[in-house]
Amino acid sequence: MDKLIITAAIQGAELTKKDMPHLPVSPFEVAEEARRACNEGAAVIHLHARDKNGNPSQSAQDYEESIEAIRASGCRAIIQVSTGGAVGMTAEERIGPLTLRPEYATLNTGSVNFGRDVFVNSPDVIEGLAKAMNQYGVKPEFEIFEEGHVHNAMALVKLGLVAAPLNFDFVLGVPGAMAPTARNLVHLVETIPAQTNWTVAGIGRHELPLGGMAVFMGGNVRVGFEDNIYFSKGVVATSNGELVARIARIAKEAGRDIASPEEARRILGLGA
Ligand code: KMH
Ligand code: ZN
Repeated sequence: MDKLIITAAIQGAELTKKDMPHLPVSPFEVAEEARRACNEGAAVIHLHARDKNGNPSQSAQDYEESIEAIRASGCRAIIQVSTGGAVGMTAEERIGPLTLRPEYATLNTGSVNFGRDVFVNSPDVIEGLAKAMNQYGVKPEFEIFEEGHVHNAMALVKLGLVAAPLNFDFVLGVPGAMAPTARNLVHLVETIPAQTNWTVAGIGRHELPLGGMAVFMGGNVRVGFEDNIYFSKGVVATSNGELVARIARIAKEAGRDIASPEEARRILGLGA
């Protein structure tokens, strides 16, 4: 098995400080959380940005401020910007952080009910984002909330818009989307081509069991406040680092080494 790549989704776009007092919002807070996650073994930081009022933002400037603060903190992890943004943002808005030419970005390959909202990713939006990633030299990670999203991702490969190595993130347990079951995870893994990198992001209390499964199955794991704020039932995590550290401990018991950012870059095909 390859070394385990841990992604820390430290903030997300939907949560507020009211929901989660430890949520990092300002660039300084984001950098501190990124540093804690890095110190515990995260090789990838999945990043959203906020504006000065703490609202979700896809502006290149807001991303740049957080990225500069993260680098100043000493965290050398791969920074994966979001092109999902927040529900309701336009496709043009969502392209914002790509103009910074980051090495890695999410690419959502289908629409999905998202709680009471609908996260819209029409074929035109998907292809537009894939083309923008080519234009700015950014490697995508496909965000998969439903099985059909895998087929949409493979259509982009067929069109020549995304090249191997392919990287998938299975997000399981969003209310309204694919259920967070072992059977669904195995099914999705069997649906993608062999020798393809995959990560699982389990939502809420499903983060830990699905992450544990991925460790033993040879996949990678995403944890963090964007997906789950609890360390255990009723106990809120005080830092993303706690969630990363637990996965790193499980990996150690499983005899699986943790990938450094440099090793993760090679596995994920970044900077190629
Ligand atoms: N905020 C969600 C609607 C991504 O980062 O690409 C979408 C999301 C996915 O978070
Ligand atoms: Zn996200």
